[in-house]
Amino acid sequence: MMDTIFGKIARGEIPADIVYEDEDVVAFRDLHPQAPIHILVIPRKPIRTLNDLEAADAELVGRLFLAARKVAEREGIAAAGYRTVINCNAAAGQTVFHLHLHLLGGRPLRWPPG
Ligand code: DGP
Repeated sequence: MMDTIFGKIARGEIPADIVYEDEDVVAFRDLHPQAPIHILVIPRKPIRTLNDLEAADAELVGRLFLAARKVAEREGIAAAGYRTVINCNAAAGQTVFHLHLHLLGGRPLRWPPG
């Protein structure tokens, strides 16, 4: 697959404000935050979109959410509440084609988002 900016961040080739990382997952602050806390959680493995997930990725997806939970706790938004979003393809607004989970919080979040 084509490399993306997030692949470069995961490999440490370009800088990002990394708040969590382990063997499988990296989390860093979004460059254009939509909320006081806006963090992107990505697998190191370059998966283009949610449509490209395979059964073998099931554990990896679980690890993404466990990392999001850990980061939410660290950022102090776990109790108040936060949102996780994965945009899939253009109609949903996906612009970077390396699977990523948005973790948003730090203010009341409108629902539905529109
Ligand atoms: P999406 O629209 O779901 O594909 O979200 C992509 C997000 O990535 C968007 O909120 C802005 C953010 N973003 C784009 N380029 C960079 C970058 O180079 N660094 C960081 N930290 N975030 C980026």
